[in-house]
Amino acid sequence: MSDDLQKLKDDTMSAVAAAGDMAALEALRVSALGKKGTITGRMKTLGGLEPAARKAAGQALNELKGAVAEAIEARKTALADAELEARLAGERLDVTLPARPDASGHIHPISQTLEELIAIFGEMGFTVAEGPDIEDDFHNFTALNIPPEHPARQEHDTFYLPALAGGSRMVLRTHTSPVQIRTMLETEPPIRIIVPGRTFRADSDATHSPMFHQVEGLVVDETTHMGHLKGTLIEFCRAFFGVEDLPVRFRPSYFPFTEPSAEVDIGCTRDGGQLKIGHGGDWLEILGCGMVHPKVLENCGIDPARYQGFAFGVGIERLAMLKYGMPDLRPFYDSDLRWLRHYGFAPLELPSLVRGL
Ligand code: 2NL
Repeated sequence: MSDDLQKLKDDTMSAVAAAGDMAALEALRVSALGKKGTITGRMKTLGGLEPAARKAAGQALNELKGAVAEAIEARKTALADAELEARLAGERLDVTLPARPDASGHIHPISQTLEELIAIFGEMGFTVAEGPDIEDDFHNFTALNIPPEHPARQEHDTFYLPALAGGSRMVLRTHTSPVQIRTMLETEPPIRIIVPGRTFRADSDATHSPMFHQVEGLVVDETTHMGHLKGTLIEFCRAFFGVEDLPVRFRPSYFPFTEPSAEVDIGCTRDGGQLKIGHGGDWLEILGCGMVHPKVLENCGIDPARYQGFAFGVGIERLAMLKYGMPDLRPFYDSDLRWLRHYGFAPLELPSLVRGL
């Protein structure tokens, strides 16, 4: 290789090694190998040489061109690797660090209460089932022994969607019961589920929101009876409110989908206008329940001569308000940070029965 070719190689190679970023490297590639590049320029002079000299010089130039292209590629890879390393180092997270005490997010009381319910019923062997917010008339009403013209339909203050082509209208579910209907239609007993979710009724004041949350429960088996219903719900009330000897009473009631039906009251005091849960002679209604109506089982393809079930329903907002002393329902959905900071719960501290709720 001639001296000046060797010098061109040395200069180009050290420039490649010194290129600090992709842009510099690309500029260098263009200045050496591009149309008007130094090496390309040399190639163009080959035509003026004697054939023997042209062959030798051509070979040397080709080798140089190959070596420079290779060096540029290698440098490119090295630069990309270094760039990635720097980014990874910059974004490094130590996932073993404890949570920051100043973290500002809070768990919404609805989420917290729901997790508490799932912890309690989960321990008893219930699994969680969910379903759509928009339902048809059959799953929300008819299957539940609420036929058209039944007075309970008016009480539900139902939100109806625009009529479909056939004239039928879908509804925003007025309770989570349609999910239990779907479960019974789809699965063979034994069934043991809780169904949390959003529900909708056209009603709005200090104690009613057009959208609210419910948890319903359903157990169906061959030997299920009212004793199981009572034991389950007494246990639930005591675990949820954290009062071991909390008085619980079952008061006869009526729902179209259960027979017999009952409402559950827990003991409380209202001394000086202040509500306190526990012993005290006064009562507070917290949930509704009953033995699943034989017609409802039948509507879901379950033989009521063989199977019996119990069911219950409870409003999550109401439970949260009672347990955490919230006077008003409306702020639940206001997204007011001051309210959320006051009533919200620490993140990363999920309720468990082992630790206490
Ligand atoms: C209440 C009352 C209740 C049910 C819900 C139910 C569901 C099926 C069959 C039978 Cl699929 N019953 N659910 C039963 C009794 C009461 O809720 O006051 N909820 C807030």
